[in-house]
Amino acid sequence: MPSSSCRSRGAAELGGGGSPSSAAHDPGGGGGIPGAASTAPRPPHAPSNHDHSETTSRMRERGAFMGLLWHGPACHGAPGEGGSGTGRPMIPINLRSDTQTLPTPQMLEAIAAAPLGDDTYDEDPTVARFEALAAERLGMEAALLVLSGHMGNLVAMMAHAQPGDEVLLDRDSHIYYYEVGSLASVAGLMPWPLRSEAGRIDPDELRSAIRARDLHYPRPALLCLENTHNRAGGRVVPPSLHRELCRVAREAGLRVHLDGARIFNAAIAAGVPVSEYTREVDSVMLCLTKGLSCPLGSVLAGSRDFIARADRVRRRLGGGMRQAGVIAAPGIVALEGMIDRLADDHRHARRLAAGIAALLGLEVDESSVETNMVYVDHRGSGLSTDALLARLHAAGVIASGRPPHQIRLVTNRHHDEATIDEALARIARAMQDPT
Ligand code: TLP
Repeated sequence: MPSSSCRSRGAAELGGGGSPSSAAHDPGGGGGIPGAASTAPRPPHAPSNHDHSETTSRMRERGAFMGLLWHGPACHGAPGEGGSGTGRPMIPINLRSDTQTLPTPQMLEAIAAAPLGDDTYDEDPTVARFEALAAERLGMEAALLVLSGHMGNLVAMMAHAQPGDEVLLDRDSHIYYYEVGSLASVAGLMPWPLRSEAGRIDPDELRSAIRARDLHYPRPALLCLENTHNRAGGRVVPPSLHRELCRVAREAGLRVHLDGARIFNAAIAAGVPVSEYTREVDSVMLCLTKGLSCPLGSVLAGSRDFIARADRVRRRLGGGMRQAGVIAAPGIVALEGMIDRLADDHRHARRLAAGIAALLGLEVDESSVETNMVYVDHRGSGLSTDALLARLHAAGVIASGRPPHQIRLVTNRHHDEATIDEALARIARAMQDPT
């Protein structure tokens, strides 16, 4: 049995703590390890401000000691590091999210070597290099480094719309479902939630939801799209539908923001350059912390005018930064070298899905696995989401809950084929276990 979860801070906050009701709160990609030891306080010697000269292996060593905080790739249950039949302690295979990825050694070196300056004065050369590269890779005029995907989405909405304006978006979108209602509470915007099927909004439904401009109504100002679509299981919105939705919005005078936390996953899966998506929108947010493995940061891209407005909004939200090159440096490594390998995560997700589909009590629609996420329907197991997560955790697999009857598994760069096969063996064992 794994000795601990991989995270010290936040598992309880994110609903992964011991409370049996935790998964029922559907804590995003966060929690869902009911019963797991997850509330350990941050150790006083945690390496949050570690010396840059510290090597990755030294950090891993300390991580093994601390157990929870610094979880090197070993914590992702690499094969040969315990588990089935090895007689060594089992290390959990962490399939909770692609947010669980750790910086590569090259990223840590880039952080240590980055030339730095005060970004508030536009004097951080690493940030400048990163933003230029991000704009180019995303096919937009300009880009802005932000601290998180949530912040990127919020900044974008506030730069596009005024308090009281209406934002049309999928009711299952990350912005609406998981971002703490900040579009209303912070930005003062009025959400108009739409339905979607497999992450796809119907253009006719969008058209009829856009209200006429009238003194009595909030002003419809913005359409937010999401691709890949998280709650739909990492599904890809095809370029043709994306184009059509943007066209409908534009004809009605709306701007379009794309939550492209995983837009490169979408482009790779659709077999198109990312510009096929981004050229249709006014802004796009890309997360560096998902499959791209950075420890921190997201980027917002759009026209020069938009980015100038976004810069002011970011500052209003307290997101102005100083030597932010330490965030931008791994971002450069990610944009230069981590994008193409996302296809491996997709392949591994399909392998995982095929293996799970063969297990009694668990159901996967394999055709729905288009990128790095596998949503599993566990109704046939007779277990609650919490009970299943606890059982998987005891068997050495960490997943997240999508109650009442689904769990989510996400592949990332720490998993190779052998890790996936080991995960499948553990899941099979967990499903046989009568306890
Ligand atoms: N997604 C996380 C959870 O919050 C659900 C995950 O594990 O998948 N947009 C999309 C589509 C996302 O999936 C996420 C994070 C965000 C935005 C927010 O990014 P961060 O966590 O950087 O604020």
